[in-house]
Amino acid sequence: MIIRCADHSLDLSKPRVMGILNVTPDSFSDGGVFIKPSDAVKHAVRMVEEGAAIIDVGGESTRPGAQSVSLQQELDRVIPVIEALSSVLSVPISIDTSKPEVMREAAVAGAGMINDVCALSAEGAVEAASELQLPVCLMHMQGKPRSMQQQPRYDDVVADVSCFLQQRADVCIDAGIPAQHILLDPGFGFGKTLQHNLLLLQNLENLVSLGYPLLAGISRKRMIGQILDERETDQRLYGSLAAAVIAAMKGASILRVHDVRASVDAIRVTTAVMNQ
Ligand code: 8Y4
Repeated sequence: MIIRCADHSLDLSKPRVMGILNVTPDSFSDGGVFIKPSDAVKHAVRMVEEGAAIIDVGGESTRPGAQSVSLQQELDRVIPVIEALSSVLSVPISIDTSKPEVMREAAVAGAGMINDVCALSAEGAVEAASELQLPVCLMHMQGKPRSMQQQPRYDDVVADVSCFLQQRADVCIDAGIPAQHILLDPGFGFGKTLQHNLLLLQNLENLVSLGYPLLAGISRKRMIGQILDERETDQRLYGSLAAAVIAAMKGASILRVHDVRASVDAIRVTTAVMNQ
């Protein structure tokens, strides 16, 4: 119920909010390609003040169609930010990466959790997570970010995702990662049509029943835009809140969001009702 994240702990006895900190050139740069760590730190501190229980730092855009970044580029973006954050934040830092080298350097810099949209499928990633002794979030994705939204296809999306996540958890356990360090995530929007995403949210209990804490990332995603007649990303807050509340009611432990204050309020109300 409480997971140890390096120097911090994360109490999952009720649903928590993870604040998203993107350190890509479209955020926290001076208009050029360099990230300003001080701006990133300000945003992270504000998210913690607003109630975030963990901050997810990512330097590689995993949006559909996005191009991948080199190892050095990703390190240059995230490591200075994690170093700056780890001395000021009172909550754990999660590193959003699929590269074992980034996992290792991020851990040295102070990261307390690994968030991998590739579920540790890169060569050496399972070993890195095992050696670092950090909790790891294993996410489901069909295909690769560049092409995953072209023809998503499943026989039974809930069963397929459940089976995949169970298999990845087993691989982790066989590599010596303790079960208490494993979190699972259906990967909303990662190689899924709107109908697939809706079925996964409707049947989230099914994934929670695998016995690991579940993380759900729905905030501002295309599925919200699609439900709301192609609403733009900056107009998806209320839809995102509805989805976060549904996920929490179905047993999700962590909601990965952009809008921390609003999400924390919505989740607190949800929790108050659930605990009655
Ligand atoms: C607007 C803003 C539209 C953001 C789309 C997006 C997840 C994740 C991402 C997730 C976990 C994203 C790194 C995609 N999504 N990690 N990462 N779960 N564990 N798109 O669902 O936020 S990035």
